[in-house]
Amino acid sequence: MKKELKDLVGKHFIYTYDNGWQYEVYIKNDTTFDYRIHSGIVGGRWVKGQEAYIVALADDVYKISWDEPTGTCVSLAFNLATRRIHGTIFFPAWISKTPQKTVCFQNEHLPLMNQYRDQGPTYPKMVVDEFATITFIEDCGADNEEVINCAPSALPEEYTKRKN
Ligand code: FER
Repeated sequence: MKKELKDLVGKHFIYTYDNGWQYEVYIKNDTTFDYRIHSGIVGGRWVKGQEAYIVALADDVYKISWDEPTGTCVSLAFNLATRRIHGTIFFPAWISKTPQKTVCFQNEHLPLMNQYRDQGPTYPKMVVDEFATITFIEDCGADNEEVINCAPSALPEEYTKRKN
């Protein structure tokens, strides 16, 4: 593991964007994460083993960037000192028109997601530029397949309300 990522790898986060969308991510190792989307236009979607570029920018500050099999591109900046995230999500036009097409356990539908991506339309993209507040953090260790291992469901309030 890259030493500058040692305080990020293994962490499990739940966060809510200022627009109300609720997400959950587990940073599995230097290059891979799993996630679930609890609410928002693609609420119900979940993914294991997404590859990403993960870098440390400063103490407690990280950036994670990737291109989904659907063609959605995402870049997330984490500030663990303030428990805030800034996310920029670039959705292809077909997802903003028919978001339900991506709501699934994506790993079981990769050829279909690539087919939708290639079919488009890609443009105009919908860019979502939002801050989020981290409401839950725990350390689950690296390469743990049990953290995110089933579809998203409603979260109890203890995970979704910031206490400080
Ligand atoms: C996030 C924002 C967007 C995130 C994932 C996405 C893991 C992916 C969206 C999509 O593929 O539709 O904070 O966290």
